Amino acid sequence: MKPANPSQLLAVIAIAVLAIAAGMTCTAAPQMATKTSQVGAMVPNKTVHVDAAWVRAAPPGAMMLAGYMTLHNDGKEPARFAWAQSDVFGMVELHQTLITNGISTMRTAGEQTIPAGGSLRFEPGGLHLMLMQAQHALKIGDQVRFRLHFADGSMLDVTAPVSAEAPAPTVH
Ligand SMILES: [Cu+2]
Repeated sequence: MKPANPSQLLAVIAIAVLAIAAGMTCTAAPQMATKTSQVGAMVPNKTVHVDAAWVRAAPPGAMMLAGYMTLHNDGKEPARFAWAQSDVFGMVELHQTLITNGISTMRTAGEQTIPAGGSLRFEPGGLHLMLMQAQHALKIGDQVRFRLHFADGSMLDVTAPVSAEAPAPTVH
């Protein structure tokens, strides 16, 4: 390989800097928002499994839907769920519903730890995946794909049906 001339070298450095900047923006983003196009290489999480995932059916035109599921950590170390993305929704956030003075509100929630041998439930009135920017209308029976991201960089792909009510949990 012949030595690169200075302008070629600068171009290479510029690209590398851009790539690093893009990577930093991505990992440092405090929001769980993401675009479908950012689905990258899959590093499977081998210790967490998902049960009873579903997306609550909403009237046509609803701006936001909610996704629920239970994450079981079969591993010997705590697992840290960080964020999620979906093929149907442009933005997915982790939310916690709060009842204050009888009024139901919700706020974004941060990373959630699933203890070793324990589980984490997303359910109506509690923790949920807030699903925004639907790419198309959803009806009961449709399937929504999610990719769950953990703090260690591992991922888990989940398919959740759109349903009017929670599916029965699997008996272990
Ligand atoms: Cu919410």
